[in-house]
Amino acid sequence: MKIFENGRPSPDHPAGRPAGRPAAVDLRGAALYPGYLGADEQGALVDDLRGVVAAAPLFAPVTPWGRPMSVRMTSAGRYGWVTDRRGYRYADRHPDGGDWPPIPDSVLAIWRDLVGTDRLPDCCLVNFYADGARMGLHQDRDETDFSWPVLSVSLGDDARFRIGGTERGGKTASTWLHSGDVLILGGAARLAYHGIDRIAPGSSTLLPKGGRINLTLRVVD
Ligand code: MD3
Ligand code: FE
Repeated sequence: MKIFENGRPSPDHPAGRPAGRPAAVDLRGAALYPGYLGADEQGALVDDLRGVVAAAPLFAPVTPWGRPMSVRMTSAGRYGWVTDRRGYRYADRHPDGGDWPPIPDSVLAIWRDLVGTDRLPDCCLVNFYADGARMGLHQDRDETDFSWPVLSVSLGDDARFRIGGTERGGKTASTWLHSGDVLILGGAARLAYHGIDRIAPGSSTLLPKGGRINLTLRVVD
């Protein structure tokens, strides 16, 4: 079943009617659920993510062109997304050689609510933004089947998110993502260019040392 019809989540799809949650706002075909997670839910997610990071430490990725990224990352699930001098790819092990930990059920619950239970994500990419970190405009196209959406969860400091169309150099729109917001990138937005221009240091108290965590849930193969 299609999530998006006419740029809006379909009422026939779970994303169109999350129980007891805010309705979606259309952001260039992406569905934004502002304040989807309450404070207690955000805290419980952070606790679970501490376990993920203990098992699979955040690492500093390097682009295939040898440029260090300012975002640190790790993953949970059957695959993790990695980049180094050899290229971008999904890998079945952490760069240190260990297994990726399972995706916490608190994270999977969001996917079940908004995407459904027909298929669960293979990868939960965990991005950590310290003050000054950013992510340049890019497409997410290392997955096999673009008919599955990507689901993103924002935790901690606010981030200026930018989304364009499917061609580089087109018009873009920007919005602030706040802690507890959830975004679903499906339909035409699945291949949209997007990035994070900057974070707003000190705008959230969720993470004791500040910064921002973004989770992206992906079906890989
Ligand atoms: C639009 N992460 O990990 S999440 C990424 O906040 C990534 O860390 C950003 O872009 C972050 O690849 C943005 C929102 C997002 C995620 C996936 C998308 C937007 C997207 C896929 C297609 C289009
Ligand atoms: Fe992305």
